[in-house]
Amino acid sequence: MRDERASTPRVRIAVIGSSRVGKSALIVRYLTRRYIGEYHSNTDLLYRQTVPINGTPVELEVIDVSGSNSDKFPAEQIQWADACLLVYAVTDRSSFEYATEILSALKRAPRGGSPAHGVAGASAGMPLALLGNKTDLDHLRQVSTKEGQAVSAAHGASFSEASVADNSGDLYRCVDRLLAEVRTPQRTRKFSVTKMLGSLIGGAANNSQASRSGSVVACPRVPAPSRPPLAAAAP
Ligand SMILES: Nc1nc2c(ncn2[C@@H]2O[C@H](COP(=O)(O)OP(=O)(O)OP(=O)(O)O)[C@@H](O)[C@H]2O)c(=O)[nH]1
Ligand SMILES: [Mg+2]
Repeated sequence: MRDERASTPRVRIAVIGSSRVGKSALIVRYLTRRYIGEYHSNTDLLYRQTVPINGTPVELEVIDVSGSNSDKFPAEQIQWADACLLVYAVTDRSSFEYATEILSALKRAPRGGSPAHGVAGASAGMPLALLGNKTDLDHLRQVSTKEGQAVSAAHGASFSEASVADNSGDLYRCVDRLLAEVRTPQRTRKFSVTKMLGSLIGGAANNSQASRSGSVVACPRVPAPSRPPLAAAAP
């Protein structure tokens, strides 16, 4: 019998940004179409879900890199990923500066080399997207659209602004475009553990309108010696 799991391509996305910019809200919104207002986690979380990309089912893995550790460069997560989504809040200039800093480090990373912060060249040619969130709070805006456009253009990243709270279509287009840019998806296992997502977000997923199933697991940032980084993502 044909193993469908083995033939499902896989795409891995790292979502990176300062604390409170809306990364978790964005991922949950993208995957479930629901908005989770408060979503506390001090550790990275890994989401898995099968989604259609250009009509083909793809096993999407998204790591939600906890912003509470943003003093540490997320080198392991970037090495793990096929593409990165850098998120900042348009209401928070320091979050824009952090996203810019990450983009600059990625740009410096030579292919196969060992650049600053130890990205180890994994990011060379990697699809990148910069997203300014919280446009619904325009009266509190600290970062202009032009600034976001300029930084993304300078670093070879696509650029979008969106409001996860308002469910703006731009957030879906931003993620869809990034997924489509990933050229070399690999095979992975397929999971269907909707209840794990449901328990994490207070059961909201259980009665959601989302038709797509998925799972979420915590990723310890400091693995035990016998357990490699992001072991939770391994098949
Ligand atoms: N007004 C507004 N608030 C938002 C938006 N997106 C997220 N938030 C709120 O911003 C706060 C932080 O959102 P999170 O998704 O927890 O942010 P995070 O980036 O995951 O934060 P860490 O997990 O600490 O790294 C929450 O109170 C959200 O409800 C948005 O588009 N507009
Ligand atoms: Mg979060």
